[in-house]
Amino acid sequence: YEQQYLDLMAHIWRNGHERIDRTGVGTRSVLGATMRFSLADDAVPLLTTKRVFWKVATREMLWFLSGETNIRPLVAQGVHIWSDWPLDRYRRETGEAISMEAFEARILADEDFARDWGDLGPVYGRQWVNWPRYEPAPEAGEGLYRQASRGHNQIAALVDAIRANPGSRRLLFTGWNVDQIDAMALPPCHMTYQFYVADGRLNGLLFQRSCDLGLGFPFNIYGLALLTRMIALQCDLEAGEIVWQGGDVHLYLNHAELVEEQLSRRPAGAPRLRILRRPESIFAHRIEDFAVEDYEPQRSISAPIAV
Ligand code: THF
Repeated sequence: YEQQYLDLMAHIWRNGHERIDRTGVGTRSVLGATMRFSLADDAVPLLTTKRVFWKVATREMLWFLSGETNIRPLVAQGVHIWSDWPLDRYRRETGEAISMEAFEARILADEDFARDWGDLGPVYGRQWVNWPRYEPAPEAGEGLYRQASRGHNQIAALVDAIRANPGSRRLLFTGWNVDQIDAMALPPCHMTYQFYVADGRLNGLLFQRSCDLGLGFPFNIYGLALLTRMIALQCDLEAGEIVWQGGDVHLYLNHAELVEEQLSRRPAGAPRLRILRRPESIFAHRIEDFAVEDYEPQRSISAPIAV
């Protein structure tokens, strides 16, 4: 299964269009790619040609589901993958040459500082479980609306919809809230998820508008698998397969070492994801509920993240 990924990586590295991207690093990219992975018998698409930090990715998923958009709870769990953006903003806006370590230490120590500098804006968590909803405000005037105190919980609605109407073609949620894109530190990359039930199995599809194939994809595909498994569990379904669709799929030019090293390796092994507990709702999972077995990846490959 992993060969699809390595083949796409090789293709983009050799044939992709070279362009300067938003970050200024430069990429080689193609438009449009599809990969499919089976989740049958607890199979999980964790790459074996490098170590993927699946617990980090799981904590990130639980953070999305909690509706949180501040990095503070992530940093408190030793997860650093979202810290670059707040750090970058802090340095830009204050001119202070603070290190990542000192910045994260302040986020943890100082609640007010975390509120002012640790938030990413209305990113994934906000849109997934609390998409802003508006209601008429007649006291303010004819035709005026105010933001309702609770937004749409797209994930809860999705679980209910799969249970009530598994044949529906509307089993989806999205993070792409046009009205709030400008307020986000980063508009959602893995932006739309759709689900499909057939033969008692839940299948999941992700449309990802922009994919950092070297660093992001290994996390994003695991996230799709994890979410599909969590939803299947709540809906008393087996998990079937996942389909990943990329829009702008790219390799950063400063990932040459990662690409060359990874393409020299051969996939080996068949990791499994066990979910050890079925909580009363998808929002009540804890990190201890998840275990990965038969995962003996080749050593991790570090690469710089483009901010
Ligand atoms: N921006 C860019 N340029 N690439 C991305 O993958 C990406 N994301 C999220 C938002 N913006 C992005 C952030 N997710 C790592 C992994 C996922 C991230 C950010 C960073 C990362 O550095 N992973 C390393 C180390 C992990 C660790 O030490 O815990 C790795 O080797 O996998 C894609 O959604």
